[in-house]
Amino acid sequence: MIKSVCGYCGVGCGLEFEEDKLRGDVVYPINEGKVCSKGVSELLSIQTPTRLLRPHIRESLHDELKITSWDNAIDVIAKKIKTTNSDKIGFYLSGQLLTEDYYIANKLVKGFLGTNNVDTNSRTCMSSAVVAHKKAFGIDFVPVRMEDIFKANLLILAGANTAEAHVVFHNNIKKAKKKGLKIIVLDPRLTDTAKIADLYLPLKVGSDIDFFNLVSKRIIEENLVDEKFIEENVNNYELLRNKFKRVPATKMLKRTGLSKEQFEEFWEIYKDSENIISAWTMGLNQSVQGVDKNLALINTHLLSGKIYKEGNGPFSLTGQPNAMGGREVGGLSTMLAVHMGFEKESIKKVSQFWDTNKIDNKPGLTATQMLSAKLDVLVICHTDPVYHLPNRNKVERLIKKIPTVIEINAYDNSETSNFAHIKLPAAPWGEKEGTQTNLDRTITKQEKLTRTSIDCKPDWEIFQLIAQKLGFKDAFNFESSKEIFQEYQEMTKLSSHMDMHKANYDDLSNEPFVWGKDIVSKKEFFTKNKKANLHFVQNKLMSEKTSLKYPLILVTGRTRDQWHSGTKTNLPKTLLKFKDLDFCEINPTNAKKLALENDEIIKVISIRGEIKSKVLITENIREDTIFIPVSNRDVNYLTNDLLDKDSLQPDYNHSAVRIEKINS
Ligand SMILES: Nc1nc2c(c(=O)[nH]1)N[C@H]1C(S)=C(S)[C@@H](COP(=O)(O)OP(=O)(O)OC[C@H]3O[C@@H](n4cnc5c(=O)[nH]c(N)nc54)[C@H](O)[C@@H]3O)O[C@H]1N2
Ligand SMILES: Nc1nc2c(c(=O)[nH]1)N[C@H]1C(S)=C(S)[C@@H](COP(=O)(O)OP(=O)(O)OC[C@H]3O[C@@H](n4cnc5c(=O)[nH]c(N)nc54)[C@H](O)[C@@H]3O)O[C@H]1N2
Ligand code: SF4
Ligand SMILES: [Mo]
Repeated sequence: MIKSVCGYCGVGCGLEFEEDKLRGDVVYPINEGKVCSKGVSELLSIQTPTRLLRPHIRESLHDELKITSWDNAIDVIAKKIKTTNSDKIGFYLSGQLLTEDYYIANKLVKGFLGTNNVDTNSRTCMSSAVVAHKKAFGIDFVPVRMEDIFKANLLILAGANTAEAHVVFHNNIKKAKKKGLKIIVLDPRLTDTAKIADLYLPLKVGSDIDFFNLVSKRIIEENLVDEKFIEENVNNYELLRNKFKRVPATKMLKRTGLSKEQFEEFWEIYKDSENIISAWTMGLNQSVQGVDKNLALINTHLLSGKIYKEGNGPFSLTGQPNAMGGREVGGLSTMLAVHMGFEKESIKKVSQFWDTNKIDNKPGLTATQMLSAKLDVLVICHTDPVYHLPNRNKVERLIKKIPTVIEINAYDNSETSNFAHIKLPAAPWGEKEGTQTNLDRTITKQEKLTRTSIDCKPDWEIFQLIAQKLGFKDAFNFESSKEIFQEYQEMTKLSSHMDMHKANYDDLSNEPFVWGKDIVSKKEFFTKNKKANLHFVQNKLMSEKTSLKYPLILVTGRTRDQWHSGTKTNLPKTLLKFKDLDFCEINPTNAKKLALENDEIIKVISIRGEIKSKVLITENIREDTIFIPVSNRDVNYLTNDLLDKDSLQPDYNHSAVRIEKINS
């Protein structure tokens, strides 16, 4: 029997593999034998006919892609990189890569190519949380563990649909509810998560700052402030208190769209709850004020001292299986490596560690900037930016202009592949091994369960081949992912708060390692004066405005059995899908106005583009809002490309649209 871990979502469920069968790991701390439909079907996704199995190449996008050898493909790539100014090279990676993959890519690009143009799709996902954590705590750190919900009295889920996006964690929430946990859900849609809540608050899209500011104001007014904790551990309290005196509660409440009664009902539960966890995901992060939304929520915990105590804390739920690992390695262009930035001292340390003098001292391009920066070479690995970046018509226009687009993918049906000049076949989950960090700092190991398909290679090996061809043979002579992990572990010693170096690679599949436990027990913050920062933030209403022509707000998100673009999950016959993959949730009032019927195909139109979708009339959505899942691959033709100014995360959940009948 081989123990491994699911490669889909941030929960990171343990799996057992025996005689070709996959099941949940019963002794695993997180899932205790339970898995969702995605986890259990991991093996099926390896066997699909849509795998990419050979390297492909073409001169121009007008030509057909032709099979080529690895030698030739790597040769062409190395030549392109060698002859291109490093500022004109970009690497766009993914929160689904293994830690070893990130490590090699980051070392190659930041350490040896001399550009910090390495970013990951976490930019579109967790970057608002990363920035907010740093602003509030001094480092990007998640202070809560999943098991904490069993010690909490109240769990607030803000813009998080755990029933579909973190399924096994959701099962734990239901278990905790049976033991007395109260649940409050803030979401413009009555999701399956909201259906198990003790209180559901259908707030207006984009109004979470107002909501959490109301909570902070009340905490201060009703003396629920933990003064001792603040005195010892928190900056800016007086400032915040004075600011809140001046902002009128009525205005904030109005903007949330909630009634006074609804808020008071919330407050009754809140004020009497000793232990509170507030968890959030894309409903807060994916916003033009994503960082501020995070900070507004974090403020409530700092004020009441409900952090670094069992069953308490602000809990950012990471989406992808190893987005955390990427953040730890330094996969974002706005950080260097192992939580270090671009100050002189950090660059010196990292340069010494990698034995290089090439590190650039300015942050690199982020996801969307890579497209507008007129790059000459763009390497895209384990992600599908043409599918997932906002304002797709613009994305397509920009990517077409990049002379060399290299796609490393395990499947051949991504949207990006239509724009690739070179495609390299990666070995997917099950055909390779390596480590990942889940949403609560647990480091686990994926195991190789079947042989690697003949011409496919683990992602780290592909980056290493490129590095070696470029002449960096000494720095890139790893024989295994274990060797890479060990070098990474050594590197984490450069950041004193990182203790991954205590983990043992060979033990990880049996015994996952949780990093950062000391930070929690010592209640440490990492700002200059070692205290956490409160931040006064306000809803500036910066998202796209609706109008007579585009009167509805489009929200996008997950469905339980589909993984994003569906290259792995959209398999005929294999998954029992509980929901159609294409639907547009519309409130009955809007449906009536337009005389729409269920299952009717409609056009959804924004100022940027239009797509088709299928009507699903439901009371479960606010009248001013519609919802289309990201399993509709075209959804980003509609979305606006406004970005949060600090995190540069897109505002996916707030695009102005209208609906038209096809025959009108
Ligand atoms: N089945 C499945 N699971 C997944 C994934 C997948 O593709 N499929 N992807 C993974 C990834 S990468 C991620 S990032 C996570 C995402 O996990 P979640 O963020 O939990 O999932 P979403 O459906 O994107 O969005 C969550 C909710 O935010 C609500 N929302 C939108 N706007 C607002 C707002 O302004 N305020 C509030 N309070 N709520 C709002 C939406 O209605 C939606 O119900 O899921 C992970 N898990
Ligand atoms: N409108 C809208 N847009 C969104 C979001 C939203 O909520 N709304 N969410 C955003 C978020 S949070 C995220 S995380 C992104 C997700 O967006 P993407 O990352 O583009 O989504 P995936 O479909 O998961 O893409 C993963 C790719 O990796 C490939 N792959 C699978 N296994 C391997 C492997 O082992 N190696 C390699 N090299 N490739 C492999 C898959 O075939 C697939 O093409 O979308 C973002 N875009
Ligand atoms: S909950 Fe997440 S980690 Fe667990 S089996 Fe489902 S997709 Fe995999
Ligand atoms: Mo994500």
